Amino acid sequence: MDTIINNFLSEVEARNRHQPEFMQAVSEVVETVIPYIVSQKIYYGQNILLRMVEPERVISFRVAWVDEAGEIRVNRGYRVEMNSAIGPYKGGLRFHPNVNLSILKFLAFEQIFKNALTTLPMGGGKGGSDFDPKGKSDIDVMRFCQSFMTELARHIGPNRDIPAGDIGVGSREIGYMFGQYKRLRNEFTGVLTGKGLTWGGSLIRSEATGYGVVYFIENMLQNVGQSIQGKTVVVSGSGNVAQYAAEKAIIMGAKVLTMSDSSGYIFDQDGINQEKLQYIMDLKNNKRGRIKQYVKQYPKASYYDGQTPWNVPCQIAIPCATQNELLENDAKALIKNQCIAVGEGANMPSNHGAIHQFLNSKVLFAPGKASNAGGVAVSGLEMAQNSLRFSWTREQVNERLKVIMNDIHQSCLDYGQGEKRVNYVKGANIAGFVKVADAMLAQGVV
Ligand code: NDP
Ligand code: 2IT
Repeated sequence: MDTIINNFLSEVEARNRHQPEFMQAVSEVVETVIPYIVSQKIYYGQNILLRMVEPERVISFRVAWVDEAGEIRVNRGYRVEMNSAIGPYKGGLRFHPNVNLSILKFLAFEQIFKNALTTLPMGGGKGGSDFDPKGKSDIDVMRFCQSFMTELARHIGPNRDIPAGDIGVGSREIGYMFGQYKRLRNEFTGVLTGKGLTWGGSLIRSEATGYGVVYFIENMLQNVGQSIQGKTVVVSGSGNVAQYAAEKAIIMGAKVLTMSDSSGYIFDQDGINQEKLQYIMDLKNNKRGRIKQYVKQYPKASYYDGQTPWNVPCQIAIPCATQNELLENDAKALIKNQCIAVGEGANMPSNHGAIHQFLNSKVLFAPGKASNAGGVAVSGLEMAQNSLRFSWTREQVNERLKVIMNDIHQSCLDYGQGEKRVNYVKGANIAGFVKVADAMLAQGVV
């Protein structure tokens, strides 16, 4: 089996040299999916995985724009349309200086499986730019977004490819891009998700990823007769996903000890309660400040510059910042400190070594493609509401989100039974694969 896996990875590597994040995401999937394919007559010999790792289309383009000071700026824009077997391409846009093809291909590849798990008809895609919104004025962000959308608009559409937010792309950026798309096309359609509530957005979309992670963690815990209530939680990040993961954990009776940004983390041993979280939300979403300012407001808390929070003893860890933010030694520290569950809010936050530490321990480990699927799931519900020209209530969307996270958990149980216990990595990969592979087989070699 190892030879088949290694041969496959060598072939993919030969075609994707210098794309470490993409290769990391692929190898994580093939480790569990190739043994399954070999055991299943209908999939074996069809080169389905080899087709899945090759994007259907990659678009790369120049984004030239003039900043407020009158200087001409140039960025690079991308859209990776990875797989449309079960629906139009769907996935976020990331604006971050480290964005490159390797990162967007890893994200688009994972999105195929994640979207399949949601039970909704969405294919996989991802895009973005090396533009850094941090520290930019609203005017500069608007000018960049308009230029970016001027090119992207010709490639997307409500039945073709529906982008959304990701790192560096929140409600402000979605608004500017939607406005430009509408102007270019003279059409008001649900071409982006994460829209404002008065112009086609869905209730609960902002909350969905973070809430969904906590629902998923609760599902894993209940499956072994436990609950998140009363547990200590370490969260990384302080953006969209981190904020609402922390909020739901607090609402469900957990004690949230940390949050972070790319500069460092804050530790509050009394717990970040609702009021303190509101302070963080205002600091990050409106004032666009840094997490270290928290300790000025709440002097009993401490700030650790340049560090990640994984050494803080906790029962539950929720990484919600970025890829490869939780390394093998971090996993060892969490295990040593008796952590019982890890739910990935970010995409691929745990590296290969960390995942294997978790899988070889008693920790319940939820990979992002299962546990953070709530965001894109509610994006799917936003698309449905746009098509219906109707909007559902907060309660309706939240209930639907809970059902979807439950179903994803069940799919992981169905496909992830191990010798001793459930392997959620295996479960998520195989369940996602089966749905997409069946559609690909039915549609012929395309
Ligand atoms: P935001 O931009 O709202 O927040 C990102 C957070 O992560 C910030 O606190 C940021 O700190 C931190 N961060 C970003 N890059 C790095 C880095 N290189 N090192 C350390 N910290 C970093 O993004 P989201 O909350 O939307 O996304 C967070 C993660 O969740 C990403 O992996 C994303 O792909 C994933 N995700 C998002 C979904 C969504 O619906 N938004 C859905 C599913 C997954 P700083 O401000 O200092 O950069
Ligand atoms: O990684 C993700 O799932 C997202 N950034 C959300 C994608 C979406 O289309 O809502």
